[in-house]
Amino acid sequence: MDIFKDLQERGLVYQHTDELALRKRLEAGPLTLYCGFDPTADSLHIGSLLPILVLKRFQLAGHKPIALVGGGTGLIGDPSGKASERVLNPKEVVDQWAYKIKQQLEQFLDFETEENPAIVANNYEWLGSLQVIEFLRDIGKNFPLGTMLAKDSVEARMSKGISYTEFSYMILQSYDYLKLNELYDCEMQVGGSDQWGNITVGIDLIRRMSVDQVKEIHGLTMPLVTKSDGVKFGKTESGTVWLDAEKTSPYKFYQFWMNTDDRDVIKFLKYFTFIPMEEINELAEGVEKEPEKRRAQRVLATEVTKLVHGQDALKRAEKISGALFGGGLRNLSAAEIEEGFSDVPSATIENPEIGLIDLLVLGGVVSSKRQAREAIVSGAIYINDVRHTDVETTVPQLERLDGKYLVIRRGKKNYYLIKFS
Ligand code: 545
Repeated sequence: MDIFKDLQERGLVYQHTDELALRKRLEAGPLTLYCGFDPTADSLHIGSLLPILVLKRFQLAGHKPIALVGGGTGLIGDPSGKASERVLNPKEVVDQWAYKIKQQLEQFLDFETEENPAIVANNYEWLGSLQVIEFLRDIGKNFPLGTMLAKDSVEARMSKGISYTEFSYMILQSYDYLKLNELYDCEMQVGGSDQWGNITVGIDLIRRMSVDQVKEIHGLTMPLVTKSDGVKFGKTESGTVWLDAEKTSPYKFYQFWMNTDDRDVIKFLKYFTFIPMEEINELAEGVEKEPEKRRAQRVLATEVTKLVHGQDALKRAEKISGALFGGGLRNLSAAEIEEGFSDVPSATIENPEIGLIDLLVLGGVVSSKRQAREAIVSGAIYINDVRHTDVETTVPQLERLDGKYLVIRRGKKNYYLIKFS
C-alpha cells in the first residue's frame, strides 16, 4: 500500500519536506513518526482527530507511530495560530489533563501488535529536567534568531506582543524531535498546517546536531479543516465537539456529523474514515443524485461515532436519533432520554397535581399563563410527540416517559424536558 498516495488522494497532505526523499524512505520500509498534543484542556476535541487518524493510517501501513503528550510544552504554550499570549495553567492542572489526554490517545492506536506497536510518551520526561545553562549552550546555539523571528507564529505576534516564554516554544518542540530521533530513531513529524514552522526548525536542529549533518529527516502537515459555511470546524452552537463522552454525548457527537453540509461530507469521509476511496466516490454520486437521502452523512456519522465511542454508544445514538426525529420517544430508557435532551432547557417539578398551563410556565416553555393559553390553542404544544390543544388538560392525565419524564415541544423544534422528582 502506498500510504503517501492514499494521503494525497484523501487531500490530507498540505506541506511536506522533499517529496522524492520522503516517498523513497516510506517505500524502503517501516519508519517511526510522531505527532504532539499539548494538554490545553481535559480532553481532545475533533480538531485533534485528523492527526490522530493520520498516525493510525501510518500504523495500518506498517509504520510505527508515537503519540507525544506535551506535559512539558503544555506548561509553556505554543504561539502557533494563537492571536494572543496564553494564560499559564498550574502544573497540577496540566499534569491531570496530560493524564487524560494520554488515555484518549491510547484508544486509537494499537499497542499489542508484534510488528509495529505504538508508543505514547510525555515530553516532561526530558524537558522537565533541562538545566538552563546547558540548554542555552547546547541547544540554543543552534537557533539563529533571524530564522526564529521569521516564523509565522512569531511574526504574527510581534506587534501584538509575545513573551520570551512563548517565543521559546519552538526550541522545546525541536528538542523533542531530536530526543525522539535519538530514543526511537523517529524520522518524521506530522501535524496540522499550523505546526509547519515548529516541525521545520526541529528538522534543522537534528541536522545540525548530527555528526555527518546529512541525516534525512522528514515533516508532513495536514490542511486545516474548514467548512463551506464559514463556521469554524468542530464548533456547534453549544460549543466545542469533544472526544470525551462526558463532555459531548455520543448522541450529540453523532448528530454533529449527521448535520454535515453536502458540500463538505465527501471531504470529511476522506479525512475522518478509513472507507476506501472507491466507496467514497460512490457515496459522492449519491450526494449529487439524491442528496435528500443523506446517505453519505449517515455513513460519516456512523463510522466516526463507532471509531471514537464504540459500537454500543453508536447503537444508542442511532436509537435516540430515530426516536427524536421519527417519533418513538416511548422506546427510550431514562438514560437515553437524558442523553438525547442533555442540552435542552429542563426543569424538575415536585408537585404533579397541576394543569397544562402551569406546567408550561414552570417548565420555562412560555413566560406567562396568557402565552401558555395562546400556544395551546394555536396547536403549537406537543407533549411526548402528541399535540395538545385543550387548555383544561392536567398533568396527571399525561403519560410520562419511563415514569418520570415529559418531553414538551413548542412549534417545530423547541424542546423542553420536564422531570418529576
Ligand atoms: C508539542 C510537542 C511536540 C510536538 C507537538 C506539540 C504540540 C503542538 C501543538 N499542537 C496542537 C495542540 O492542540 C491542543 C490539543 C488539544 C488538547 O500545539 N505544538 O496540541 C494541535 N495538535 C494536532 C495538530 C494541530 C495542532 O495537537 O497538529 O494542527 C491541530 O490539528 O494545532 O514535540
